[in-house]
Amino acid sequence: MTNSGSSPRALLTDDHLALLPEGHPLRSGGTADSPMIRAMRGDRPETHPVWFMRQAGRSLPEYREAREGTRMLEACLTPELAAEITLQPVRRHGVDAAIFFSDIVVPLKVAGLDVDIVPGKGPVMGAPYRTAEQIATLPEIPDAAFDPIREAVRLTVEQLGSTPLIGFAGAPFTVAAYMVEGGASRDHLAPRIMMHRDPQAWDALADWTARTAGRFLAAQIEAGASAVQLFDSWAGSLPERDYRRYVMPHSARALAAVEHYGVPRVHFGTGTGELLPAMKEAGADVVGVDYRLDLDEAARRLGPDTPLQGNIDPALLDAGWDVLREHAVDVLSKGEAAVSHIVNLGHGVPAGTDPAVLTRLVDLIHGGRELNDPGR
Ligand code: 1CP
Repeated sequence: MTNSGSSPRALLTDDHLALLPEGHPLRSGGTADSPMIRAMRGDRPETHPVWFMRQAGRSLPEYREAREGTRMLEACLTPELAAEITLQPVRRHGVDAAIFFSDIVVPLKVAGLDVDIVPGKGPVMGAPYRTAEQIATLPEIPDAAFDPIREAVRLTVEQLGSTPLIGFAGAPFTVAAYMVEGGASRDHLAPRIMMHRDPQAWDALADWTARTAGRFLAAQIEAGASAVQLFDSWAGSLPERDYRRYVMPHSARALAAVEHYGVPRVHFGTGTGELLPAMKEAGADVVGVDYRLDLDEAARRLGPDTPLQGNIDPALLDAGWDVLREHAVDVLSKGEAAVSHIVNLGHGVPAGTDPAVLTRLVDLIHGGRELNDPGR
């Protein structure tokens, strides 16, 4: 299916492309015409493009083997290894994009902060950042600190050819949530208290995380990423009034930091059904929708001109093929309500997922026989 109208947004004009380095895949590598980038720009290519959040990771035996004996953050900052892990799911599943193997706390690590990723737990800070004095110690990050990221991206895009690499960063709230809590949490109470109790300290912290996210995204784009995603995974814990007042301006600055490149920017969070219009207003070109809200309803809330990404329920990956197939076909059908649709899960691939199911799902989405013949 081809969409008659072209993108309503001024993405990827010659002026924009001129800001990217000459060898950038969007200028010379053919990613601009890939189904993924076309769909992100509001077009409907012949097949639905698909990628999966957390496609690189524990569900793949080749990942577990490559990571053997290397800590997570060390793996992220070893360019050859990060590139290899980024490429693994593209080779195995035939997805339409790679997502850069890194983590939302990698910029904190390169800034020299005391942070680690603990197996089974996620990010853990040596000490939380809760007071204005602690926040005042956050450093300016020297540009060279991002060099291992640039090198990993360069090595990756060299091997990806016309398949785009999606870069990413954690949004200011989600990253600040780890910094204020000191690690993972369920309700994100500490940052939500801080924004009301000490709005100045909150703003200083969110300002630092916004600038850091902008620089992390810019480093990936300049080194060859053809699109980026801002992950505000935990924004769903906020009421809309707090999101708009304490979070959205910071996320908007992180997104604005890379607007001039014209590279599509996806904005994603979980539990964010009520926040979707604000997340779009923050400056997104594509809005990521989690598995809780149907895409036709998301299109109604955002208007039909917004490209949508999502939102197969990760739980159904392990619910049996017939159940998954029916659900995926329904997601494709509801996605028709939007100008364009990038297929993804509604959150990350669970660690215990059978990789063969993901490969089969990619085939289905690409229009394999099963899509037209539900009796199989
Ligand atoms: O395939 C990919 O998606 C690329 C790699 C990627 C991405 C995009 C990783 C690798 N992390 C992320 C982003 C990330 N990191 C997010 C946003 C996406 C999401 O909501 O899932 C978040 C919230 C984190 C923080 C984080 N890092 C967690 C969650 C902890 C919590 O609070 O529940 C965890 C478990 C990590 C570690 C991590 N990051 C990535 C991997 C493969 C792992 C597991 C590391 C291991 O092997 O132990």
